[in-house]
Amino acid sequence: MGSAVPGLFLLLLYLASGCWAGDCKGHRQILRGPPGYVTDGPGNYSVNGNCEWLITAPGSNYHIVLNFTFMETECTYDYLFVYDGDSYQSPLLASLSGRTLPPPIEAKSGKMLLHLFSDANYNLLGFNATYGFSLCPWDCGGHGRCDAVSSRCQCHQGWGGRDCSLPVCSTDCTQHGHGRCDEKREHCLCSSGFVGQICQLGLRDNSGVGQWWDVSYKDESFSPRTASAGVYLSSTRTFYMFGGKQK
Ligand SMILES: [Ca+2]
Repeated sequence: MGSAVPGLFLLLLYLASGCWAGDCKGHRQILRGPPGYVTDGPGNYSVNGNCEWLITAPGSNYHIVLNFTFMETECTYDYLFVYDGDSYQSPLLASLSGRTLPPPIEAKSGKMLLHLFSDANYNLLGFNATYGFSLCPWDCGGHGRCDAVSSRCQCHQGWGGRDCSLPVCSTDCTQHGHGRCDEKREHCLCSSGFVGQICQLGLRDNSGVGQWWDVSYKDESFSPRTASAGVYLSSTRTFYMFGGKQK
């Protein structure tokens, strides 16, 4: 009797969300509003899997933001690909693998396609994520109000950027003591030996291992498959990166 109560609770939770994706069975599942929950299902995903979930917002002018609560795939063998659109020809937003919890991911087309690929052996628990719709980028990052008429964010004091995700430059760049603010260009100028959006990454230590970091919000030379893991070789002055996502 005791074990039946949690099971009932989970069932009710899934039904209440209205958008639980259910088991991964090798075909596309379409998730429409209201905002909800997407997962490959309880237990391990299957081997040789090709499972798809298409999240569809009320219109093409909506942004979809995906927030992960769990991630576990066989690193470098099993992947969750995320596209901004409804096909593999749509822009690739992220190629995710391993156990590191991904940062939020946004699609701007009103549709977001998730594709879970697994190879012939060794399967793990998969992924859980929530999603939401907004007329503004990143739903204004929790630091602003979305003006539905203009689809623009009105940021709270101390926050900037089109999605209100950037702390005011003057305080942000200096918080680690490794940079200063270029107020005219609104970005950080890092001291020697440090990189990153807010100069938080040291080139001579290992402090950032196992976490996601923003290398740059504005540099479009970084492709969607970069930045999930990287190493800097001072001997060749080269930064190698594997996997990753697009801002
Ligand atoms: Ca595998």
